[in-house]
Amino acid sequence: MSLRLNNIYLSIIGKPNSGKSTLFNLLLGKNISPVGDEYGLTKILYEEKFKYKEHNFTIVDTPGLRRRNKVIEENEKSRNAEVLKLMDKVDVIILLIDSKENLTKQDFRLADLSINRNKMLFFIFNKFDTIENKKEFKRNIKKFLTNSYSKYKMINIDFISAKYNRKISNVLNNIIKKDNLLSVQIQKTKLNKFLKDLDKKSSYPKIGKISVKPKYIVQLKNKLPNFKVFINTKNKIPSIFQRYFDNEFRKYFKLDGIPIKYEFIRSKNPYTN
Ligand SMILES: Nc1nc2c(ncn2[C@@H]2O[C@H](COP(=O)(O)OP(=O)(O)OP(=O)(O)O)[C@@H](O)[C@H]2O)c(=O)[nH]1
Ligand SMILES: [Mg+2]
Repeated sequence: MSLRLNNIYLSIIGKPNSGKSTLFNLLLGKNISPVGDEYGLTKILYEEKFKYKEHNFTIVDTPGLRRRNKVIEENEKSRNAEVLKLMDKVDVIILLIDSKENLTKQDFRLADLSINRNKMLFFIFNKFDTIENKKEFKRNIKKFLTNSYSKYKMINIDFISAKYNRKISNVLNNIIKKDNLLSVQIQKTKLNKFLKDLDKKSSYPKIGKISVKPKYIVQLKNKLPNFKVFINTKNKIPSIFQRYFDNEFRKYFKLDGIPIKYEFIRSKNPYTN
């Protein structure tokens, strides 16, 4: 029997006062980072380790990030720069959102920053205890994100209450589950079957009268799931195709909520007829 000891490097980011330090302390079971209603309380990075199931987590609490145009003071600027640097290093990012405030532009800016860095991203709605109609709130959030956030498939969503220790293990279990998906290896035959099935559906986006089609896929050896996709055109590959392909691919292989890198190669491809 082999016990796989996984190391997961995790950071909590978000707007001031969303409850980052409360969650951080709860996960560690100690009061390390200061907590309170006073705004902008956390001023340095706090890095600690904890164990959950067979997994070693390293977790970092960060200062709240306000919208850029609100940040004038030099100290706050350099704190923000530190958080951005940290985001390059970690594997998983928890974007902690205050449910009372709902989603804001700043949350989406932070989400983009981590998606562009190919990080595994969790939208965690904290202070869920303050929401009266919980079912409706969840439904509305999910509906809003599916309809108006094109990167919806790349993220994970959960609802917690850090202060009252509710649903925290859901988040950790979900992180572990998704972390396992990162090492997915898809067999060649399955990749080819996917292309065949996609072809049968023939719902490819068109440029003019011509359908843009994938002809061949290979998985590259890499830390993150990474695929080379050969396309039947010499022209620039439209982003609508890239999104379409990503959606279908994730649906087929059940790979929602993790970063996937594609390299789309334009060619009249030599591998197929
Ligand atoms: N009702 C409720 N309040 C919470 C919850 N989590 C945190 N709070 C409260 O929210 C306030 C801010 O919590 P912090 O953990 O200091 O927030 P933070 O995100 O670390 O804030 P900064 O360090 O300033 O960015 C505190 O008064 C907490 O008690 C929650 O789940 N429910
Ligand atoms: Mg804090």
